[in-house]
Amino acid sequence: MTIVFDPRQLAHAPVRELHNGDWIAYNECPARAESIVAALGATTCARDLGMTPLAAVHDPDYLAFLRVAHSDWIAAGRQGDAIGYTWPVVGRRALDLTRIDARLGRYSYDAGTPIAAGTWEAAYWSAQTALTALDEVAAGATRRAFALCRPPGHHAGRDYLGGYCYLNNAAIVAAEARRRGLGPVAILDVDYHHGNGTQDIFYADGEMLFVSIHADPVTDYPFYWGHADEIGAGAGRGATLNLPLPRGTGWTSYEPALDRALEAIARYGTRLLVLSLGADLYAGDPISYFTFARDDFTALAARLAASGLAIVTVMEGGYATAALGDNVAAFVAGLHGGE
Ligand code: OKP
Ligand code: ZN
Repeated sequence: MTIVFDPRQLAHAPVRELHNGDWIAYNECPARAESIVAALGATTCARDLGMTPLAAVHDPDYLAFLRVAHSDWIAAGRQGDAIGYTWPVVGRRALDLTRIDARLGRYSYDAGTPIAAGTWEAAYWSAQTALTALDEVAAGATRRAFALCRPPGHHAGRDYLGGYCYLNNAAIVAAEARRRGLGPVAILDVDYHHGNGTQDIFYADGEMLFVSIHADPVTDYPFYWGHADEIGAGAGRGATLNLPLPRGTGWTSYEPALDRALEAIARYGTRLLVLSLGADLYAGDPISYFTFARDDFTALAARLAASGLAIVTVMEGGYATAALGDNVAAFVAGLHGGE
């Protein structure tokens, strides 16, 4: 088991977020990564595998925007974190506007994902952390690699940020794994929140299975994606599987959904699994409502390990910072047990 972490990810530190009509301290904070590092111990640093795998998933205009958004914000006379406040709703014509506020709206879908001075650097190294974990598995050094990514990625689409996410680490790894001939590749997303960005990126793609178990979007963010009737489109029809569960779900009622997910993954002929792991399944999570105990993360990982698949795990959410490291360590212990 290889664990990859890069300290350049700590450069991303937005100050606050809009939460239920109020400003609160930013949940997706550097201390999250520090909590996990402290619990896991020694890690491997990321290697720089360059922009090409990022550009295989994200739109070039979006990547260019992300690089300069914060400096454009400062150049416009603003201070602190760049945050959008107006969005081009469906049906508006596509205008190629230059004003930072217009571009923030064009390349995002929520107001909960500020761009700080260190955002590009951290997001870049978060993606490289995920790619390095894949590289270790591809080289045959290990069958199970864990990428301690931050910021997370699964809400980011081809040309949009949102939900604390900027670059879609799981999608970048999955596309790169397929390019290297390691397929069939499947993505399983077990974060509490639906991975709308990952789903969108591969929605019409029949050669990438996307399976997600998450809180029902009728009650939970991101609301507009993750309903059970979303199954893919065109050539991708049938290659998306959504398994929404009610608030209050614990391991006992989660496990049957996981069995369904793993059946679909086996039926697909999957050779490599990319796992989007959210530790926000935890009962103590401040913005989520499942009821996992620490040991349930071990049970979850053991069930995944029993599949026998090569697995690249990419860290997504989890906001109970003090318990986060122990929960992730419990997961890693279960994954290791099956290696
Ligand atoms: C990211 B991940 C505003 C409420 C919306 C967005 C939640 C993003 C979760 N503060 N917050 O999937 O864990
Ligand atoms: Zn989440």
